[in-house]
Amino acid sequence: MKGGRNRVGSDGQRTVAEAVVHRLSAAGVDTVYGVVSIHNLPIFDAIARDGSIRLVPARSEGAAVNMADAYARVTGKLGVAITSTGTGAGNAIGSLMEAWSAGSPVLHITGQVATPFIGTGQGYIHECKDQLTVLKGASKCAYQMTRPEIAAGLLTAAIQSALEPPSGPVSLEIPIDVQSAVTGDVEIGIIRSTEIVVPYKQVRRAAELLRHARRPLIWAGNGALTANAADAVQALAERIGAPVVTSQSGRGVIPEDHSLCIGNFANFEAVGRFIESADVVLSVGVRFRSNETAGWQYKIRGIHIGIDVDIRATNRNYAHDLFLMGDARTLLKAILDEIPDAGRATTSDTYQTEVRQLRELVRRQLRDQLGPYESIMDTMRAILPRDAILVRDVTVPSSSWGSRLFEIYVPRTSVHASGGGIGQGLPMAIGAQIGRPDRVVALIAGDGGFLVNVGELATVAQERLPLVMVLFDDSGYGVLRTIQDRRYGRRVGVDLVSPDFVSLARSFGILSERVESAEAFASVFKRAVAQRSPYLLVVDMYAVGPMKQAFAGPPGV
Ligand SMILES: Cc1ncc(C[n+]2csc(CCOP(=O)(O)OP(=O)(O)O)c2C)c(N)n1
Ligand SMILES: [Mg+2]
Repeated sequence: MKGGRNRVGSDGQRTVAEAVVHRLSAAGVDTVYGVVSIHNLPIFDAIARDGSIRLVPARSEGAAVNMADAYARVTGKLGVAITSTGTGAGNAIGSLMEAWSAGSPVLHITGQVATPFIGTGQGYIHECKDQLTVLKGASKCAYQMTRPEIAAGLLTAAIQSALEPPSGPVSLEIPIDVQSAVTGDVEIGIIRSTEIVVPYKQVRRAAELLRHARRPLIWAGNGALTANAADAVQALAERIGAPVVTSQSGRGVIPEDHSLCIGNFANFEAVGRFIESADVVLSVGVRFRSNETAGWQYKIRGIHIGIDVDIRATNRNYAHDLFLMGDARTLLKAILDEIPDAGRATTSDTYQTEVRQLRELVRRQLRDQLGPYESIMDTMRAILPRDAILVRDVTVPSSSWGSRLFEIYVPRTSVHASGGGIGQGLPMAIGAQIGRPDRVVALIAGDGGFLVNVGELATVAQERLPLVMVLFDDSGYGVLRTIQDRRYGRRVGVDLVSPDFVSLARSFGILSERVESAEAFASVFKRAVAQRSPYLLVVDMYAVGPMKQAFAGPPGV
């Protein structure tokens, strides 16, 4: 157990705020993100006195949760955000929804008015109507610490619940009077189940089906990554010679330059048809979101085997014939044990050639749409290290090439808002860089999304994070512009004023440059990556020119 300066007093007592720091520290938490307020001051002060946890001050509560979320995604550890009561907690909601969407283990600790005033409507400072219900609606679950006596148990429960598969954000309200109240220390020992009972009958059946399949296909999502099952997915794919389709958040489960990797292309017609032609589909920890399946218009026609830690995934979007519930790594390894390694894949060379051709076809189809952005993408990929983390906001360069063509090679190096909310990229890049200071972290954002949390440039500067931020500026909401042009023939709410981003970044002491052509991009980007200090590269999309084919959102949604 880590020990800060925040130790239990000689009488075995500490305040609840001190207990919070103690439990976080004991759970291995080294960084928390938050915005200070009168309703969390005791916790902030306990963090300062303890000295073992780094406090990153965010400029908004939503951004703090995004930082904790991305920190969790790239490290696999618990992310922690601390907010205030009322508006502070409310500001966190959109980002909690995102963390829920991504199944990210985030602990959100928030203040609450003093216990006698909860729900009274008396107007106690920061009082809001029913904060707990709001938090419950956005998180995996939400708790209220009604008395100091339950502090140790409730803190442990909240941490466990966030981390326990299926992981997700958990909110914990601590009323301001409870934060300062004294609580006794409790040593907690938790029984851990050590014996894993594998459902061998179903595992053998799955192995049998996969081994004899002529056209097997693996469809992997974030669940495979969070279970650290990437190597098992790849090994199985290679043993049977099956292509791997991934969801957006499952990217990196197999290197995207692998000849069996189809990748995040399931909403392309050619891939949809190929999925329909598979005789056995094994899906692993994937949600099959509408925008990643062209609105579910392509069917799974073969035998469908599912693996997921959440039993509620059974038949959720595509009907299953066989479902294995549990840890993906354990289950995949058990299946692998049942398929002898014959030294060559079980599928035919013809099938594997077909897979390679499909892989190349959809990549070519997408490349053909990009115009000048093709070389910008290739430059970025060539200059960034293989294990660089690419964080993407919801912007055309992400939705077109960043989330599909730009190759991801390593698990936990691709971060994108699963729920599709703009603006979360910058704070996510901050959390990712803090979680992995050893890695290059690059951000792709649009002007619209970037302005949502532009205040976090101050956090980038203050924490001296060597982020490489690539901002694609088209003075507006480009994707909605294109959709409006096509569907309605008029534009509304999409043409926006852009600030002088270069001057704005420089005012924070951040290096910045504007790029006006695809050719000029390479040298500036190279410098930005080599710099190892914060860098904002602004791509003037009017000067660079349009894509060959305008992007109008994913098909089928
Ligand atoms: C929180 C939130 N609000 C609104 C939207 C709708 N939306 C999707 S993309 C987009 C435009 C983003 O603009 P920008 O970041 O400049 O990217 P561009 O489309 O111009 O490439 C908007 C408003 C959203 N996805 N999330
Ligand atoms: Mg834009």
